[in-house]
Amino acid sequence: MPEIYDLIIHNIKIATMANNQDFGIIENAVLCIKNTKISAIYDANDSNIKQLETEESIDGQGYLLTPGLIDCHTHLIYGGNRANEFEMRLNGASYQEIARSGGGIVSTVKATRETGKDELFNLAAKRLCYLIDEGVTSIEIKSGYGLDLKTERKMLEVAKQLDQFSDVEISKTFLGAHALPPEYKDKADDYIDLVCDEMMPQLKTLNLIDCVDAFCEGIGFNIEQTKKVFEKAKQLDLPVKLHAEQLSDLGASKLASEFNAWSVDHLEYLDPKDVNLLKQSNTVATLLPGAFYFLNETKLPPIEALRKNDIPIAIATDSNPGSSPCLSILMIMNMACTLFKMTPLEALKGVTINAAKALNIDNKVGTVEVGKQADFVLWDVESPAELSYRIGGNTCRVVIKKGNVILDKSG
Ligand code: DI6
Ligand code: FE
Repeated sequence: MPEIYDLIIHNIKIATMANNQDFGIIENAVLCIKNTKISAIYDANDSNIKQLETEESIDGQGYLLTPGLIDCHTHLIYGGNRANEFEMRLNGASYQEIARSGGGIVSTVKATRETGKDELFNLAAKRLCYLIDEGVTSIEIKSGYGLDLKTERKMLEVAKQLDQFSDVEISKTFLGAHALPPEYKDKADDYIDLVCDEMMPQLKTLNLIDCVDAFCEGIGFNIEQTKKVFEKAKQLDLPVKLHAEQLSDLGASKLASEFNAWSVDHLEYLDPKDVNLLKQSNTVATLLPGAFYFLNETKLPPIEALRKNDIPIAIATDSNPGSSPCLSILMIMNMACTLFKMTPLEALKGVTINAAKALNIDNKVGTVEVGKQADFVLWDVESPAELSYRIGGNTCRVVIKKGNVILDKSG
């Protein structure tokens, strides 16, 4: 009996992203899917393909097929918006000044505490649709706009619901140490105790945490406080990642690498001399060009040192109401190239295989290879470089998750 596939996609060019040097192009390919996974990849000229049997088949119309895109750093769940602070900044106030005067993250905390769970779910689901519309099939979402147990739990439960009821997979990150809530003013160490002694253990017991994050920064938490959070995570057997070196160099990446962080994120102020530390811990460097752009940052992350040290570079939207109100992963790919001088190959790796590494899901997704999950996007482009080249004009035509078509605009 020949194998009967669930789905065969023919008449496509594949960018497999399966090797380090190039896009891994397979011209004129036939892709066979069985039980949500990639079962075989054939050349269209292979005589064996005449015998292939399948439940369903898709004519790829010559489109480019890539792995499903992965947005590995977002704050997608929040109430309200901060257009007023955008205006304040354009009238001369800085991001840090606004944060220190009670606005910034804390103003979103107030709005998020006041927003009911269903409403938060609806808001985030709507945002998620924009990302899926550009081919995102896996996404990380952080808490961090609750800063009390009740609201952090509410956010992570919404993330869990999105994982259950949306078409994409969601990695849930606990970011209790995002900012100091107003009720803990001048008591940052006490707040960190709350994060470590109550929030983290309870949220872990509820199975709401995949990874633990913190904001190590002048307007966030210092190295000692971040270390406490990481030590607690380690004790609870939870992996960590870190917002590091976004606005200043505190040596946060060094700390993160000592705890084998999955990723360190932002990195504009990372000293090129410290980049090699990430190598030892297999830590991914996640760059967030949306925040760089939106905050008018001028200091570039140490791209050349990251390349020289062979550190995997991921890129992500950092979608959040304060520093990157961005719902376009394609725009982020374009910005990575124009602002950070990354190549289109690096940009596509940044939202596929390297983003998968940043979420520790690279054994399952991030490339088109036999055995991997059948998460793909079909693009109406001639070359993969076009994905980063365009500014607007979404070329995503079909999105497939675990072998099922979840979006079809090919007609
Ligand atoms: N860095 C960021 O870019 C976001 N959080 C963080 O720690 C911004 C959060 C915000 O301004 O609401
Ligand atoms: Fe962030």
